[in-house]
This record gives sequence, C-alpha cells and structure tokens, in this order.
Amino acid sequence: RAEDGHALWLRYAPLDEATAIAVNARLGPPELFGNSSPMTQAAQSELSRGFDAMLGQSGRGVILARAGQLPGGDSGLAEPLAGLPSGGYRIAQRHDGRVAVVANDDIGLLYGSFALLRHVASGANLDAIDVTSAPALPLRMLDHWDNPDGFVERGYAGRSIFNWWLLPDHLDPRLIDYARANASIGINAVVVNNVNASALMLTPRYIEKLARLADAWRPLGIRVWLSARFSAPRDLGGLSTADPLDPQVRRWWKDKADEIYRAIPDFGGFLVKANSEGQPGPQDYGRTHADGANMLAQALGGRGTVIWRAFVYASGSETDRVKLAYEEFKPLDGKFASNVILQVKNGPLDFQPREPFHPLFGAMPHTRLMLEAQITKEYLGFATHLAFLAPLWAEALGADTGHGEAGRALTVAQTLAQGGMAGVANTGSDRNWTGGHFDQANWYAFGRLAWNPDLSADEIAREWAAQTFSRDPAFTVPVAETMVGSRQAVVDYMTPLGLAHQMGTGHHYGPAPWVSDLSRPEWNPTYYNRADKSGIGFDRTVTGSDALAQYAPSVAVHWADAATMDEDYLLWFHHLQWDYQTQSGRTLWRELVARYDRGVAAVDAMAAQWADLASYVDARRHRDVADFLAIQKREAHWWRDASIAYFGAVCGCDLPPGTRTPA
Ligand code: GCW
Repeated sequence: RAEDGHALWLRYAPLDEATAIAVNARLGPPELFGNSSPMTQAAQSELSRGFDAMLGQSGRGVILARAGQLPGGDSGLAEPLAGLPSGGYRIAQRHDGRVAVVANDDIGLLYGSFALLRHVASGANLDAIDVTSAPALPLRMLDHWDNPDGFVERGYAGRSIFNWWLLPDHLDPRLIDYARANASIGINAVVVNNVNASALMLTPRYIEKLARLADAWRPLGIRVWLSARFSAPRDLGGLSTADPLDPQVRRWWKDKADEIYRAIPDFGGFLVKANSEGQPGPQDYGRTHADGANMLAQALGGRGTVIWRAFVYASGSETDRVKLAYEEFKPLDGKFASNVILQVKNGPLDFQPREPFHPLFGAMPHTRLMLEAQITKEYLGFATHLAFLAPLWAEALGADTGHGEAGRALTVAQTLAQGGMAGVANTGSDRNWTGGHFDQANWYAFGRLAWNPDLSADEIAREWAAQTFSRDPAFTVPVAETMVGSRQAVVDYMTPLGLAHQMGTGHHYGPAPWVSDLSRPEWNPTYYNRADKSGIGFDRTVTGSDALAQYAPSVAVHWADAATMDEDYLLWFHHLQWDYQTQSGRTLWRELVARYDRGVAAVDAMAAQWADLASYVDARRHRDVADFLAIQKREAHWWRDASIAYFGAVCGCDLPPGTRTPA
C-alpha cells in the first residue's frame, strides 16, 4: 500500500489520462529477442508490473533486445552501446515508433527496464525518448551493519531485514522487494553483515543461508558479500593464531573460500574492518594491513575481491585523529594485490554533517579505491531529521583532489573508477524500510550517484519525489528545493562553520559540545571544538596539527588562509579568536550564532512548507513526515540553544542584540 511507504519509489502510481495515452502509443505486446534468462524474466516482470499499474491495463509492453539480436532494420540502435561497461543500455524508438531497450548484456536489459519505468513514473512521456547510460563505477554496494541476532548497529529503522533464523528454509518476500529496489538504482553488491563482524557468518550453517539469498538476488544482478572477522581461524578454526603469514592460517582461509564458492559460485568477496575500534587484524601479529589484505586476496584468488577499510585511528590520536588513516595507508600504496580495494570514508573523521574530502583520494594512484558513505544518518539526526544526503555526497565526489596530471582536475569520483561506492544501509524492518519516509530518498540517491556521480542533487530529488509522492511539479519543485537545502540546515544547527563531532557521545544524537571526560581523548567533543576563553576551532595548519599538508598543495592552499577560504570549513582548519572578523563582517562569535539561527529558521520553513503541501500526499505519509518535522524543529532549537549557551559561557560573550535567549 502506498500509504505505508513500503513500495518505496517503485509505487507506479496511475498516470494522468493524457500521459497514459501518449505512453501507450509507444508500447505494444512485450517482446524479447533471443533466449530468456532469469534476468530478462525479472526485467519483463517488472515492466509488466510497472506499466500495468501506471496505465491501468495489462498487456502493453516493451521490446527488449541484446545488441547482437536486433532485427536488421533496427541494428543501428545498438551503435552507441559499443565499448560501454557491463550494465549499460539504450532506450530508444524502433523504426515503427515503438520503444525498445537495447543492451550488450542481460544486466543492461534489466537496468534499462528500470530506467524506462523511472522515466515514465517521473511523469515524462516516451515520444522523443533516446537515452544511453552506463555505470561510471563498477561496484555499487550496500554495506549492512546488521548483526546475526537482528540488531542493526547505527540502525534507526527497526531490526535487521535478514531473518537468519528462518533462512535457508524460508525467504521473506521482502528480500525480493529489497533487491528490486536496489536493482532499480543499479546497486549490484550487498555485504549482509556488520563490519564489526561475527565469525558465525563464516560457519557452514550460515553459508547455506547466504546461498539462498544469493540465489534469490542473482536474477536482479546482486552479488552477496560478507564482512569477515580477521580472527576467524582462531574463533572457528581452532588455530592458535590468525597471523596472516602463518601457513596454517593461509590454508584455513583458502579452504573457507573454497567452501563458500562451492555454495555461491559468484560470491563477491570479503569486507574487512581490521585493527580499528577493537577489531582484530594483522597488526595484532606485527604485520601490516597489506599483509592481511593480500593473504585474504590470495585465498579468494581470481574469484573475488577483498575490500579493506581505511577507517583506523588506533594510536597517536592525541595529536589529530583525522591524520591517522593517511599516515597508515599512504605508505602502502602499490603494495596491495590487484583484487584488493581500499575503502575510504568520504571524509577523514567519521560521517559528519560536513567534512572536507578524505586526503587518501588521489594520493594512492596504485591502489583501487572505494568511497564509503553512510546512508544511515548516525550523526545527522538518525532517521528522524530530514537531511537529504545527495548534496553531501556530490560535494565529496565532485571535489578536485589536486592530484591530476598536468594541472588537470582529478575529482574524487574519478579516483573510484577501479572501485566504486559503498553506502552503509539505512534499511530495517519498519514498514517504510528506513524509519523516515524521506530517508528512502537517501537510499535512492546513493544508488543514483554511484551509477552517475555527475547527477545533480536537485535532479535526483525531483525524480525521487515524483515517483514516491506526486508527479505534479507544484509539488516536486518546492520539495526538491527543500531537500537540497536540508543538509546545510543540519550543518548549521549542529556543527556550523566547520565544527565537527559535537554530538552526544556514544549514541551521537543531540548536542554535547561540553563533554571532555571520555578516556579516549579523540572521542570528546571538546577535542574537536577546542573552545576556550580566547577562541574556537582546530588548528590543522602548519602552526597546528598540519593535517592540511596531507592534501595536494593546490588544494591545501584554498584552506590555508582563513581570510579567503570557504568558511564552511573555517573551524575545521583554523583556531580563531572570538572577535576574529569573518567574511560577513561579523565577529566569529556573532557569525556562529547567525549560522545556528539560520539552521533553525530553515527547519521552521521546512515544516511550514510541508504543511502547505498536504493536498499532494496521502494523509498517512503526510502526517508521518509532519510529525518528524515537528521533532526536528524542536531539536534544531535544542541544538542551537545548547550550543550557544555553552560556547557563550566559554568565551564570556553576550548574545547579539535581538537574538532569542536560549530557553
Ligand atoms: O561511525 C562509527 C560508528 C561505529 C562504526 C564505525 C565504523 C561499525 O560509530 O558504530 O562501527 O564508525 O565505521 O567502523
């Protein structure tokens, strides 16, 4: 039912009459040239589902053709497909005016079918359609932080969608809907378990369960992966060590890989969090991350890939935590096997509302890289606050790393060409999958950007809103505008001007800029704000931690000078006096207050706008969103009030005249 949000963006709401007639004119009896396969069947069944629902009648469909199997008169349709990567497709009209989806491979037919449905579901007709598209990045992956017991780490949408208890005998049909949703946006890989991994997932019982999932998802182009616990040879194998250079350990992993591939011939590989936040790893045995990754890579051989996470900050955090991953991994560039990918979070800290891009992007030219984004909003108000993340990811993907050749740009997205993007999933057992209805947009946007990092946040927001709620531009245009601005609103009311990690410690919800008593210094908000009587901010220039030096000189230069830089990163890189004059002419203190106020005002406006749009949305979903916005509104005020009360007390500064006093 549309009203509980379960259908996601695959609602296929009926078209208005004029569009339905125009679309119908371009369809005919569904047809497939060549043999059918489980994948083409999945494509055809989705096309009938979508068109039947949108047109209100059944039987009209689309021609699907593999490039080599087009009939003579239409063979030209395949020309733009030459040289496209797997999954690429073209949607165009045949000589008789009917629409065809053409691709080099079956996965391309599947993606093309979903793209065609998206096109129509977003409100466009088929009269002049001619779209050729292919994925920019080979791996487009969801990482679930789901534990085998059903608890989801940083999950805000109920329990895990994976019921390991009932698998392999029973497969919840929701897992097919989940795979359809993923396939519709091009996601082709899923890590089913938490990177804080339980070794249980590698036992024969669980491999059998995983095989059932793999079989169910294969027709939708999704491969399964596992997070592997590095100490598994000890935990499960009865060995006394997990040293990656120990022959018995190597044998154990090789045998384990063989066992998995017997059950799942297209198993993707292992994702590993090692020597980070208490997880076991090669450094427990005096070995490097490369030793650990390469050992697993050898066990998989040509069959699969190891994705090794760069999220480490084990030692030396007293100086500056954000420098540690670079210091650890940069020297290992070129030392990883060809089937290893290094997975780097978008920023050097930890999924903050805003961070500069991670300095490892562009700095490891001989290593395959994957960008890790967090779809679940651990530091952005969980599932409750409306924060559309496409602008955050687009900002990272589009950043010039400064490592291009001959002065040319090399964007973060370009450094991912041999790897891809992983998103920490925000799904759970809630009827609407993601807790908040607008959180569905983040799942959607993640997939769309992993397919094409050049898409604009606005474009993604509009197509999502049209498919999910209403195609009326009187709805989609203002809603998209609000969505695009929503992330900046969160930045403003939580951590303006480049502040970071000011959230309540442990749970990461709500303000706590005053907390300073945790045993690991780099977990304290005061470690990041460095606010005292004289000023605020983290000096990461040459006079401070010099984290700035980890960026290419052409990039670092933009952040080196507080007076000319983009002030969105001001206090990330600089410690400044409270009376420092910002670019607006206000003192730093007043600018800070103005930013908090701006964030609060933006949320107030979002809530008011949503109230005005009630007539476009079914009552149930409208109310759900309105309730969440009311919470966000209250909590934006809480963030502002608590933050300026604390910082004001530290600096001994008065509130600017006319400012509402914290409650
Ligand atoms: O963002 C932090 C989270 C941890 C998480 C860790 C990581 C899975 O607070 O819950 O652990 O990052 O990415 O490994």
